[in-house]
Amino acid sequence: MNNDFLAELIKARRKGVLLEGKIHNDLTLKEAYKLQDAYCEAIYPDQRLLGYKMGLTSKPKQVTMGISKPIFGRLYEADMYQSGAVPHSAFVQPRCEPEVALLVREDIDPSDSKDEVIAKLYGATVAVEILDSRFKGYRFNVEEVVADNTSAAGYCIYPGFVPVPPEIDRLAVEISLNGEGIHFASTSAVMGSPVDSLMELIGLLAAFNERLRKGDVVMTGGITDAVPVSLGDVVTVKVEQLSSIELCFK
Ligand code: 0L1
Ligand code: MG
Repeated sequence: MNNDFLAELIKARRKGVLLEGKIHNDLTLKEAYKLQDAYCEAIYPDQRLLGYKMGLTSKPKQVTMGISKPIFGRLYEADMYQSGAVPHSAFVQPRCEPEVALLVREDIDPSDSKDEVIAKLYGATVAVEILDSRFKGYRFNVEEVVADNTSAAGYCIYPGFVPVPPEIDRLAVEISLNGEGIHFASTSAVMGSPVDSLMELIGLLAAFNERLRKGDVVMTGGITDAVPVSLGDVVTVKVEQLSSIELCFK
């Protein structure tokens, strides 16, 4: 394990300072996930793991990073925010992105088919991820961002899950900043569909002998580019059929 890098990451998160990225070029992805585990143990001691998040789910992001598969991170209770006021000071360089979250109703087996998985879901809802990379200007390599728990720092999940709509692969999505629409997209931007992203996660977790359990929540990946947010900004995310969330950074 690269203990110096781990110590730097933990210190950076605790003190709210930023690191130079793109310098840990000798790490493998497998080692990076081990670092993620150790980082999460240090940052979230005794915290409940609520589920997982998918990262780098869009083709353009994967091409930029030189990867062909998405990555995953872990969601802890401590990083959960309700809609409404969010303290801007809790973050260093926050960016918000619209997502669809899925809630697992029954333990999932890695060999389950897509239809079996859909039948094991409680439902879908709108979510906002608040990213906050430990690396200056979000300049990192894929192993560094995996170790940094995929920039996970905050999220808001609308509590009204609805049965997964048949149109889950083509719902209209909008993210606005201070009332002005910034990005418009379709849920298809996430690996074809948030459910396909979930299927990908099931495969990624299986490689680590992990699986999705009843009650897990999964943030299926950013549907548009993330929007940088400043103190005083109001971010609104709407997903057709699923509702909306408003966050006010105070
Ligand atoms: O959730 C995400 O897609 C982000 C993954 C890490 C990359 C980033 O911080 O932009
Ligand atoms: Mg995300």
